[in-house]
Amino acid sequence: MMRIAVLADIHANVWALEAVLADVRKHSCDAVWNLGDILHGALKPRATYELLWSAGFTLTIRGNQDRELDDWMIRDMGPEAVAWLRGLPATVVFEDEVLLCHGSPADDCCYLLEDVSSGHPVVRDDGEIVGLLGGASQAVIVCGHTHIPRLVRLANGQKIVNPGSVGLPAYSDDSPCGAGAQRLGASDRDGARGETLRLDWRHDA
Ligand SMILES: [Mn+2]
Repeated sequence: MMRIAVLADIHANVWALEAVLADVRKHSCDAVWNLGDILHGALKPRATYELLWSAGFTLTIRGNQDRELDDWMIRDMGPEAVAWLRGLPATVVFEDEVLLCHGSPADDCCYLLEDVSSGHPVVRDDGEIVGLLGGASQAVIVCGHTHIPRLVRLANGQKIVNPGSVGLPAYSDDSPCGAGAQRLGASDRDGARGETLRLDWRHDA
């Protein structure tokens, strides 16, 4: 069995990333994946970028906000980090079994598992989710973007896991609400089991 830590939506929160990576080490994960929206945020883009390199991420994809960098973020993170972000793939398929995407396979701004048109997140039904998957047939799909941790098992057997957000767990679209915790999603590849762990962190630590 391969144990994989799946992180999403770090949003330049280097303190939260430190806490999550410490937990990843405790869980003896075989791989660490990053689902995007990595350095965009009002916190520490450059420091987050530097910390990422110590973590041994084996797969990283780009999020929608990694395409939408403000001038000050670009200045803070430096040209090497900007080039790295711009070179990331939007999706990756791991060994024909797992699809990594930020929103949906076709759209990094899509809320794959929840309909938010009412102003509140409502879990979509199978048919809607299958439609948004656009034919993606991998047994496991891991996604981010909504910052809402959730595991959905479709009637056809596919499992979709969103680990929630490392950096901005309390979240209202683009406006962080401020919170003292982040979540780490872990998935055992063979059993396609998803679990969500909540860790406390302190902004001033
Ligand atoms: Mn996003």
